[in-house]
Amino acid sequence: MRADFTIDPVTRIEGHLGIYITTVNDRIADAYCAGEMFRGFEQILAGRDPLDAQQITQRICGVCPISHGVASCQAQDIAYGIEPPFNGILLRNLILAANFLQSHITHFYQFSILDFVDVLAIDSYTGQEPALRALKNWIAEQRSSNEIFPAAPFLPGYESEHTFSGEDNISILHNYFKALKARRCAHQSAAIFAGKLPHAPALVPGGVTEQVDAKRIATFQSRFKQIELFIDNCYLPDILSVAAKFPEFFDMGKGCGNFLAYGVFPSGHDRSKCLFPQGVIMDGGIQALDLAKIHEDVRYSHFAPPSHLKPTEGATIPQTDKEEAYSWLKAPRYETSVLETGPLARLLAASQANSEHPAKALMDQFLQKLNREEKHLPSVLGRHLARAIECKILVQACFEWLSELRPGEPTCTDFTIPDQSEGIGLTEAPRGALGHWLSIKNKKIESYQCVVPSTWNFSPRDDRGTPGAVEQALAGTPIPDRDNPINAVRVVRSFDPCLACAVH
Ligand code: NFE
Ligand code: MG
Repeated sequence: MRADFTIDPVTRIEGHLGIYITTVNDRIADAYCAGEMFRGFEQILAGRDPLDAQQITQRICGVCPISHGVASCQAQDIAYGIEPPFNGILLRNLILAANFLQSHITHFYQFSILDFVDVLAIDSYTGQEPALRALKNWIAEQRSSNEIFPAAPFLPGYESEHTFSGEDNISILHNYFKALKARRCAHQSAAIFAGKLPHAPALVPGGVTEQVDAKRIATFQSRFKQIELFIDNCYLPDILSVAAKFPEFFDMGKGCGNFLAYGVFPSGHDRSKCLFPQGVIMDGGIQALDLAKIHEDVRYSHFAPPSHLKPTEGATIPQTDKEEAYSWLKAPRYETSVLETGPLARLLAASQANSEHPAKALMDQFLQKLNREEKHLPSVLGRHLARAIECKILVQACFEWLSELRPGEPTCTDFTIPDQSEGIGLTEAPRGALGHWLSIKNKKIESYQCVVPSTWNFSPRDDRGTPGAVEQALAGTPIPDRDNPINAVRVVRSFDPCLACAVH
């Protein structure tokens, strides 16, 4: 793997990612994404009681644990031949939605916003708020470490645009701290029905063990009112400010242009209908998902061959001394296609599947405000915008699900574990399409394979040498100053990496 320079570790993300970059004429010619640790959850699960799976897989991540819990429960639902009752479906939706909100808010404010604001300008802030000063001091310390921060001017020709003025800057930094409260509120909401977060004990095959009553509904609702205020008054306006100040990031980080969504948040009335529907977008058009087309290549991964296996036949055998290998991620592919997954994929699939979907109206509304078109959405700013719009849609949906809950009625269904069975749990995590493939033999887990959103996005090259989604998105990114490759990490962060999940 040739590289002119590396960014390793990439900071302000989940997990351990290295980026290896070559440039030509101050633009990225080639990029490699390396996931840099092995975790072994798929091995840990083999041979265990299947009922351990929704607990153990939640430990894959502290940010999107609920998605893993839900995927695992759904795989077991199918394997046991059961379905959660009406309340069980809605409770899973509410807990998962709260986890999405926590994750998206954290990603924008704690991980990404520092790519765009000028924290050192806090000096000119006369309020001298202790928390803001603490943040500034922390950032001053990070400057001598691996952290990469904006150094204006970011790009030639944009000098005058590129600093938030004192008041705007401080206002966004204030929201950095409000975001911490909002994300706590999201965790508290989820805990009402899920038990202690982040790893929720109440998620089980057949539904959720917590009960529904008026007090729990009201408490969830009141917390969500606070989150709604944060999204309306901080998150969406801040996205607009960043987009107005840094418009060129609608033209950066385009990526492969094909998208994957498994579908998530089923209706309690008709489980085949999801708030965000399933679909694959290829060459601009939506098509039905064909699961048989999903494979994982390992030519460039630290795993033993054979390569190009389906998750039902998948193996995860580490091989540290493998020539060509540069990542601990496998390379998932849809036949031979590279797919991007995440909030943007969900919104695009939703608006293509149904022109009346709120995703369509909201995307149109924001694009119009910013003088942009749908073709600009696959970009750094498009992905940040999609995440914020998704929050808006989810809060509304949660209010509806809360109003539909049936106090006193069952929340889960009984089951027995069969001697032998199989199940596939397909859902969405904050970062995109998540699948768990389970097979059971002699009442124990025979095989457990996870194909995870960040594995799709941050995959290394596949068997044919085709770069992964983020590797493609990085190509062409301007790097005017190699000592400060801020644009590269802006592209990377727009995908909201979780390498902890990706390597699982
Ligand atoms: Ni660790 Fe996760 C999400 C999953 S990562 S955060 O969202 O699954 O791709
Ligand atoms: Mg896997």
